[in-house]
Amino acid sequence: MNELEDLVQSARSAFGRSATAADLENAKALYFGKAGRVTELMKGMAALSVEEKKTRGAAINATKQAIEAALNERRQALADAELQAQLKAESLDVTLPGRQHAAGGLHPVSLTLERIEGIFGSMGFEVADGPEIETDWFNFTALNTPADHPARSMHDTFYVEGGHLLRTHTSPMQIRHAVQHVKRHRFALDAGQGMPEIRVIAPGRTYRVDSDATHSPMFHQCEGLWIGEDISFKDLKVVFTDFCRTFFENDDLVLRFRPSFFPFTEPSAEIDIQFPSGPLAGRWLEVAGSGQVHPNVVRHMGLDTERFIGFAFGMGPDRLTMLRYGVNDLRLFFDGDIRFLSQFR
Ligand code: 2U9
Repeated sequence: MNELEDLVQSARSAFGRSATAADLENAKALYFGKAGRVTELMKGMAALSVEEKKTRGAAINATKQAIEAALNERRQALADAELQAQLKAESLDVTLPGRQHAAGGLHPVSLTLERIEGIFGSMGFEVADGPEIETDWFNFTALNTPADHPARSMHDTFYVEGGHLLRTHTSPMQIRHAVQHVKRHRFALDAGQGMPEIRVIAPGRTYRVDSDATHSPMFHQCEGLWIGEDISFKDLKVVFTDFCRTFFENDDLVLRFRPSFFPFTEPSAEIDIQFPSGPLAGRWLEVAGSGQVHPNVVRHMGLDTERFIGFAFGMGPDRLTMLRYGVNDLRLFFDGDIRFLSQFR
C-alpha cells in the first residue's frame, strides 16, 4: 500500500476510534488542521512541476476526498448513536398501563353512620348537628341528670375551661334541635294549634373518660327522638325493630326490650338483638338503650308535658360496626392502620 493509501487508512482508524464528536474534531485536525497531514501534502504541491502537479494533485485530491468521506461517515454514525441513546433514555412506552392511584374509601364507622342516617331518613327522621364542646345545661341538666349524678364527675367527663365539657352523648343535639323546633312553632302552639312532630336522629362523636378493648375516650353515638301528641312505647318497638332488621339485613332478627333506668327516660329499656343463625346465633347482644322521654326533659324542650309525649333511644355505631363486620377490638377503628381500614372500601 503506498503513502497516500496508508494516510487514508490511518485517518479511517483515527476517526473510528473517536467516541465523541469532540474526539472526532481533534482527529480531523490531525489531517486537515494547519499542521495536518493532508494540509502538509497540499503545501508540498508548490515545489512540483506542472506535469507532476497534474498527477500528484489528482492523487492527493482523491486522498483528501476519501478522508473527508470517512470523516462525514463517522460524524453521521456518532450523531445517529447519540440520537438513539437520547431516544432510549427518553423512551415512553405508551402501551404501558396508567399509574394506578390508590382508591380511597370511607372509614367503616362512617359507612355505618351513613347507613343509619339512610334507614332513619327513609322513616322521615331528620339529622341533627351540634357542638362537641357543650354546656352543662345541654349535656346534663336538660336531660334531667341530677346535680350529684356520677356521670357529671371528672372520672367520666372531660371538662374544658369555663366549665364547658366534651359532650358525653349526642343528646344535647336532640335538645337543641327540639328547642329550636318548638320556638319555630311557638306561635301556633300558643294559639292552641298543633305542631309538626319532632322526629330526629343525632349521630356524632362523644367523649368519656374510658379506654379498653370495648371503650375508647372518643367514640360515636347515634340517638333518636320522636315527640308528638300520641307517640307510645309501641312506636319505639316498631321503629327500632325495623331499623335493626334493615341494618343487619336480616328480617328474622329478634329484639328484646329489657327494663332499665336512665335519668332522661321513664320507663327505660335496654335493647338486645339475637341472630337466628350464624356465629352469633342464640346470644343476646345489647345494642341500645331507650325509653319514653322523661316529662322533665319534655318540659326543658318548652313543651306541655300533658300534651306531648314520645320516645328516645341511643346506640353505639362503633358497636354496630363491630357486630356487622365481626371486629373484636374497638381500638382497631382508631389506630389509623390502613391495612385494617382498607378492608372496608
Ligand atoms: C333526649 C331525651 C332522651 C337517649 C337515650 C340511651 C337510652 C342509651 C346509650 C346506648 C349505648 C349510649 O352509646 S351508648 O353508650 N344510650 O342507653 N340513650 S335513651 O335518650 C334521650 C336523648 C335525648 C332529648
